[in-house]
Amino acid sequence: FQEIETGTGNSQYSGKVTIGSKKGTSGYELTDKARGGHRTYDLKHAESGAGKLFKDANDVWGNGKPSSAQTAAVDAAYGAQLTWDYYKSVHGRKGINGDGKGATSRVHFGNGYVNAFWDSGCFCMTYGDGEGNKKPLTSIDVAAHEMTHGVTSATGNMEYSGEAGGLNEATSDIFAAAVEFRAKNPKDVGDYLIGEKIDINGDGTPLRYMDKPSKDGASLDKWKAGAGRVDVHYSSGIANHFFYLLSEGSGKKRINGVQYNSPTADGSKVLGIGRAKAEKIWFRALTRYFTSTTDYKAARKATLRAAKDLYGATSTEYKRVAAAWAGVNVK
Ligand code: ASN
Ligand code: CA
Ligand code: ZN
Ligand code: CA
Repeated sequence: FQEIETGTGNSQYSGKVTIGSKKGTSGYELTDKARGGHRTYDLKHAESGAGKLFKDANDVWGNGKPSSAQTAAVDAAYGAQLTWDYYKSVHGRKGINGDGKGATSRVHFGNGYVNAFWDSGCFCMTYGDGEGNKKPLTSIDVAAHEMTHGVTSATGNMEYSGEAGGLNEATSDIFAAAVEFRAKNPKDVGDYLIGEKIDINGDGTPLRYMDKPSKDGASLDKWKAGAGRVDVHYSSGIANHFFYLLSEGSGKKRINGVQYNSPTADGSKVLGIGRAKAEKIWFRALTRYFTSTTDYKAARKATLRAAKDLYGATSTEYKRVAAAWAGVNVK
């Protein structure tokens, strides 16, 4: 029997949430015992070092605004919690390495830093506070994106350049969307957008769009020769778009109040199999068939193999995987 204290968090992006905390000698600390002891640290605007483990006297954390240093910690801890729970309940994976060991999150990196990143060396996710320290990069989709970089390192380990790099980035976006769709929180309706809450562009637009990646002005909607020379955050568009088409199909669709309109490479219509099955296929491909040098052609083969394992070679699912890849010009 292990006693699990649960703290109350006032997050910036998800309203009031429950977060895992641990009772220490004086008050509580932000250690999630139910999730491998995942810990959340305060970098206090430094750009190096481990930071200081968040502590609190009454187990009520943050005030929903950046004026409390604890607020970003609440969002980061909540995002890590949802991502942990997603991998465990949907894919049976215990933690990033599959060994039940928790990672760490570090918030308040630098000043006005508009990025977040995963570092396998410290087994940690790090978050900046955004422009003017107003919109920390701690939304659920960003947290799930960064934590998934850890899962990718431990599995397919696609190198972070060329087409493999695009597949690495897309894997993070795919599971970011998957985690966000499962957040049972009225403030977190899932979508196929990445970073819609952190306002990185300053005009309210998201960082990336999975239904039509080129809407960001740089991402690829479909494979072309030379895709491997495109920045990995843009060549990821090909797989993000594949995942959208496989889940939802082409054309117009409204989900949770967001309007999508997904084209295909040749204008043909493709049908989806639903997100849950598409996630299963991508996860199986990632963990069993992707390697450091997997390119788009190999990713197609890997997902077809995964679909065959899960649903059979004559299944609708298998055929739709092939059709969705054709929809992004991967044949
Ligand atoms: N947020 C970026 C990412 O996760 C950071 C980076 O480019 N290293 O891809
Ligand atoms: Ca408190
Ligand atoms: Zn990334
Ligand atoms: Ca999102």
